[in-house]
Amino acid sequence: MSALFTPFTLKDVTLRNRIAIPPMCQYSAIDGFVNDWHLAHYTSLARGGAGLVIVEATAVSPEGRITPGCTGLWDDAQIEGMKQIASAIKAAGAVPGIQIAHAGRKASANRPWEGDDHIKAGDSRGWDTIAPSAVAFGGGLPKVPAAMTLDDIARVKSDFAATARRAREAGFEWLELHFAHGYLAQSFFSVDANQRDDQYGGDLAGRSRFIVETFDAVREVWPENLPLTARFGVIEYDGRDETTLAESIELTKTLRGKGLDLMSVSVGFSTPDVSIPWGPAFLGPVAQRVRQEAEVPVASAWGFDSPPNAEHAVASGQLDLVMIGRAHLSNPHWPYHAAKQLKVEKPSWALPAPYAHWLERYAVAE
Ligand code: FNR
Ligand code: 531
Repeated sequence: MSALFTPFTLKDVTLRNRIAIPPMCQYSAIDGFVNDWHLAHYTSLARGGAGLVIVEATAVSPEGRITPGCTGLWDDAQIEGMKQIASAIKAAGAVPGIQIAHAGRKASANRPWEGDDHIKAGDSRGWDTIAPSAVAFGGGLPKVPAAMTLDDIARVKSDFAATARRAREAGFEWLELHFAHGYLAQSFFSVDANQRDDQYGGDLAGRSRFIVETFDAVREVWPENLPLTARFGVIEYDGRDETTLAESIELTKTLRGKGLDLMSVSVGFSTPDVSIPWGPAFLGPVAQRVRQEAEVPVASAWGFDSPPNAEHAVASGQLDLVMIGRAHLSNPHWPYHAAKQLKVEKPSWALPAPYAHWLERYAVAE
């Protein structure tokens, strides 16, 4: 029996299998509003058979976007478009999830294929950025952000809570807080990015405070019976990994005690000077440590997309959910082909009924 193709229940939500599609920016929104591209993109992914589809990093405010093409839920008017997407994902048999985010000092950038760098000063498409301290990320993102005041911090926390409410109104059943990848929340945790000397900086408790208080604010508005999760960079690959991992596990335990239902384990990407050991499923052992030491369900991503690796990650107890991202961009039916490769007895089960009959009954020899 395949471990990958077993259901997974968290609170009142059951995924049909352990395959999740992680959030992947489409950079195709206008003023934060989704359009036909997003509807077609997410519907095609959901029909592929994954248990969970998480909609891309969706900004809690206009300046919280990474690029002008990023989605937003900072305005009630943006709910309707997202409602159609959540409904289409659900109709295809997957659980509709969404990630909500603030890009911090990585905001006001060009799309990856248009430079992946900060929009130049004077270009009206850009905007001023904010962060824990007036410290730039560096590399292609040289803009020095404004150090957030306590009012800024209070505002952004309440923006996260308001966006969580809108996500629920749009019909999403799984919420992921974007605390990873060098964006605002991760940068508060980073000893490089966060040089504050007030209660939001300094020791572990100080550098965790923005994340913990933002989690608490969202916890108050997100329904108790639906999964409230976070994505967090538990390691930076900057030579300080043991310390970062230990601190990250402490933070995860704190969030777990406050009602975190699952942690999506990722990389910090807090500074450009890192040496990430890219490779198939490289985060598996790191995720397993978080899962065991923080006693929390975990998901993770990065190159798990060969079916045996995905199967092993779940069967060996490294992960509860495997996030398969880019592989779904080239093959929305990744779950079906994985089921066949893993000899799951009824691969057609990972196909929508109208397709399954014809693909299985008159199977074309591969
Ligand atoms: C991403 N990723 C990403 N991660 C995240 O937390 N929020 C996001 O919105 C995005 N956006 C995004 C866009 C695109 C085009 C790519 C390729 C990636 C990271 C993604 O969720 C995933 O972690 C990585 O792609 C690694 O998994 P795979 O692709 O190796 O399965
Ligand atoms: C990080 C990434 C790095 C290298 C390969 C794939 C993905 N992502 C982070 C994304 C934006 C796109 C790049 C977000 O978290 C929003």
